[in-house]
Amino acid sequence: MARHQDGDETVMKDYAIILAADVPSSDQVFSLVREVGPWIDGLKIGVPTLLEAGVGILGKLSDLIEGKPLLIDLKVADIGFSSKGKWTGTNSKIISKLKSTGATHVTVHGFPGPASIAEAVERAHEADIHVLLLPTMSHPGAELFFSLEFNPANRPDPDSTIIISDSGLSNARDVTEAILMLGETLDVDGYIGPATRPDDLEKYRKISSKSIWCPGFGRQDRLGRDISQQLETWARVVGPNSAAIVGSLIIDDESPHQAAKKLMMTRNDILG
Ligand code: 3DU
Repeated sequence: MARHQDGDETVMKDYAIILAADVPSSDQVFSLVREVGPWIDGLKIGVPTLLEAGVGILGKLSDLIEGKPLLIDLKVADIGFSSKGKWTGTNSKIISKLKSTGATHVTVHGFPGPASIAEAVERAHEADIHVLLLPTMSHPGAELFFSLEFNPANRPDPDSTIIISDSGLSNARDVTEAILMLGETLDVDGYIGPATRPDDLEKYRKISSKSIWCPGFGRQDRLGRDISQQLETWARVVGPNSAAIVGSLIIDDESPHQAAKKLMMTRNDILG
């Protein structure tokens, strides 16, 4: 459970709807969040907004959503580096910037390997921020690399700071499974999973019972499903400890408020 600056714990709703506020300016982020606030369970802020406004915007947004989860989608993928028993890599430097900002969750890539993940997790947990790891992605072409066969012979360097036992990786069939197994071993708090690929989500659930937050609804669907069908399949596979990350379906509607309300009511009708 992530903790807020005021000490309150952030409560994560089952089958939460998280707004991806991918609008062009921070002013538009604020008006969007004011408009749809009652109809979302959390907010995702991406790199473009942070580049424009800086992390100072996060506390104000956290107040506006009244302590609901605030995911910062940095997709951190830099080095983990340890010196004299302390993590001093770039992942630390990036994640430290989120400390005491109101951020409750951050996304981190798994492909840079164990030291990167471990460093990100330690630094984030020190700041009471949850780490959501990416074992694959939702867009077309993500499978080009993430579905490659995993070769357990590719062990980390012998002097790697993180020693991963064989049981942690040797059963992984592809890169996605290997990243999931690393996530379990290295104590991440949950995963980002593709709503576009139910088969991949089943793979996640065979390996982990942790929270899965899923982008890929609406415009990204490639299976010809309407939003009710997408939500139904998604919920059946991932179960209650999960979130749907939704951007364009809400923000590109001529009435974001109506679109968010309709989505939440559809979710409630299907999932109670
Ligand atoms: O497709 P939408 O407009 O609903 O937006 C999805 C958001 O989730 C967007 O911010 C994108 O950067 C993010 N995301 C993915 O779509 C896929 C991933 O694997 C990870 C994050």
